[in-house]
Amino acid sequence: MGWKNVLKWSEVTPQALFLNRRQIIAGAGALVATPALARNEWSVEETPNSFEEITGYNNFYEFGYGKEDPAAYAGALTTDPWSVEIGGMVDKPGSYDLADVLKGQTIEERIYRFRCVEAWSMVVPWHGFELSGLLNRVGVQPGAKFVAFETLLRPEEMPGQQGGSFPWPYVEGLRLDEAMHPLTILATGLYDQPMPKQNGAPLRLVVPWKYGFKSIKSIVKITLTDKMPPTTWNILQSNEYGFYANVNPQVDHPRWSQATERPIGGGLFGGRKDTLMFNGYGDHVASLYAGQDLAVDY
Ligand SMILES: Nc1nc2c(c(=O)[nH]1)N[C@H]1C(S)=C(S)[C@@H](COP(=O)(O)O)O[C@H]1N2
Ligand SMILES: [Mo]
Repeated sequence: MGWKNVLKWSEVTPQALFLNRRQIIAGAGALVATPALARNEWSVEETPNSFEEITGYNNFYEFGYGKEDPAAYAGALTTDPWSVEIGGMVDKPGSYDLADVLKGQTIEERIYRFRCVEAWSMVVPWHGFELSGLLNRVGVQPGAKFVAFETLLRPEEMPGQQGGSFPWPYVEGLRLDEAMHPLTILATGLYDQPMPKQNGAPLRLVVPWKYGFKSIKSIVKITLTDKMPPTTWNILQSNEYGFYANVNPQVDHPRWSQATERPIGGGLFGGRKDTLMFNGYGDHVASLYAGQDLAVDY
């Protein structure tokens, strides 16, 4: 895969202009060296999915099981005011309101591949900041080994949380070195807009080398701990969904292959493409798993 200079989304609006211009520039074979380009070593050069695709085809079970349910029902979610409880093994625990969470963090554009465990994929131009920035600010204490995350629990506004067998709230976790990796971001928006509610407003995790279910939405709690935290899909189906959930074309889901994926927006004849180890981010993250058997630690 290529890590090249890419157009910075925020430098060109609107969306159509961005895409046109990008295609024109790419077609002219001059993707580098114009003033509209900015070096962003973490972004991929692929063309992002459309805003409509990214906000119209979602998994957010708090609003239902259908891919169109989040877009239909997430509008009712109150995301302002919002606060995040940060605790556990940190120097400065407390309830941080959103503005305080963002204080001092640099919001960047990150165009990332996104690969769901269900074998569909997108390319998303997120806005966000490195999770490490927040963790460093609150002070991770020695001995902390994992970071646990929790989504809002509010059945009045999240109809999917009313009844059913799902163990709400949705919870996720990362090992501390994964959480501190520069690719791991807390996303605050996409396509230069505040995070749409169906995508996990106002603040959601994005870990691009892992299956999408790790990227927990609408976060209200972050806890540093010395124990591997429980994670929702692992609780529900531990033989199918592990803690690590690294994108891995060589380790199949028990019920389907992970060797290929269906790019959303590829059209009826768009075809499938090969899934890449660590979703193509292996150069950056493979070393985190040196010595681990990823068929065991799936
Ligand atoms: N709280 C919460 N976070 C969640 C989910 C969810 O149902 N609830 N679904 C996960 C799954 S399975 C995927 S693929 C992604 C989807 O993110 P997107 O809708 O922004 O593409 O969100 C993840 N985060
Ligand atoms: Mo997913």
